[in-house]
Formats: sequence, C-alpha cells, structure tokens
Amino acid sequence: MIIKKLKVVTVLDRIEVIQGDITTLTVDAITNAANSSLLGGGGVDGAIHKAAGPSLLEECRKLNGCHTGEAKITAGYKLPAKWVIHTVGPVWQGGNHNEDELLARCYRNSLTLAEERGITTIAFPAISTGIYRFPLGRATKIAVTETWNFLRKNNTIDKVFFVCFGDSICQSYWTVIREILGEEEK
Ligand code: AR6
Repeated sequence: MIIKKLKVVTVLDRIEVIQGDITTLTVDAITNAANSSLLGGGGVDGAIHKAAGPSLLEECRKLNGCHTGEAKITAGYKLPAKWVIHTVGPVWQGGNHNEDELLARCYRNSLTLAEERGITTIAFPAISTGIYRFPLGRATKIAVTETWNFLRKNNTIDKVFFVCFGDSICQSYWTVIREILGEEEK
C-alpha cells in the first residue's frame, strides 16, 4: 500500500524553453521587455500592447515609469495571460556600464514580484536581446543563472518558460542549461 507519494521536482523540471509568440501563452504572467516610460514601443512590447488592447496602456500610464532592472505588474486584459510583468532591460553599451547586473535584476525582480502575487507560471522573452542589442549568449546565461538560483530557493513557482522568437535563441538557452547542469553534477 502506498502511504505517501514523494514527487521529486528538480529545478530543471520547472524550466521550459519554447519557441513562439509570448502573447499567445496561457500562463499566469508574461514578462514584457519594456522601456522606462512603460508606455509601449516596438518588439515584444509592441506585440504585448497590441494583443492586450488599450486598457493596458491606460494602466501603464498610472505606474510612473520604471527604472532599468526594476519590474512592475499590470493586468493582462485581452491577453490569455492574467498578468503582465513589465521590466526594463539595459541597453547594451559594450559591457562596462553595469549591463550584466542590471539584466540580472530584471529576472530577480520579476520573479520576486511573481512570488509575491502567488503567480505559478511565468514566461520571459529574451530581455534586452532585440532593440537593446545585448549579446544573446551573454543574456541567456544571465537569464538562466538568475532563474535557476531563484527557483532553488522558491517553491511557489511551478514553471518558468523562456520564450524564443527564433531558433538561435532556443539553441542559446539550451547551451546555457547544459553548461549549468554540467556544473551541478560536478
Ligand atoms: N514573443 C516572444 N519574443 C519576442 C516577441 C514575441 N512576440 N517579439 C520579439 N521577441 P525586444 P529589448 C523577442 O526588441 O531588446 C521596445 O521598443 C526578440 O526576438 O522586444 O529588451 C521597448 O519599448 C528578442 O529576442 O526588447 C524598448 O524600447 C526579445 O524578444 C525596447 O524595445 C527582446 O527584444 C526593449 O528592447
């Protein structure tokens, strides 16, 4: 007779790399790679505002912007996602302007906000790797490392999705995940 079933869920089980458009995902929260005005823009930000409808911009106007590395939350409106976490990644300026730490803060602060709100599923685009030109390999390493370290200490978030807008982005995440797994096994 089974009295207790022990489910072993590793950090790796809680991370998924998927290809596609983040605006179509049915998750608790999607993360937006916004700018400090929080009033919309191009890239994933433009796609999220378009899919969510004008009520998103109305709520964003009340937030008084957001500093680089910080995160703020709104409702998802017409999106399948219930919430949008807006975070502002750093503009790549060659690497000597605290870009790594600022990008790391985007992930830490977004995940902390998710934890505070009881969000269990959250999706991230590759923040700063588009219009803000952060090198892809370096950015995905920061994304995965920060998420990995957060999930090790957190047990409220079931799943983090890294959403890739293209094949090379997926490849980059997998390379980093393999590297981290290798380190963990040593
Ligand atoms: N779903 C998933 N990923 C996407 C989508 C999508 N629908 N669209 C783009 N990406 P970017 P940034 C990927 O430029 O570099 C805006 O104007 C894209 O391939 O959206 O942080 C803001 O207002 C890339 O890998 O954001 C800011 O001014 C990643 O999302 C500025 O751009 C991020 O690309 C922020 O620049």
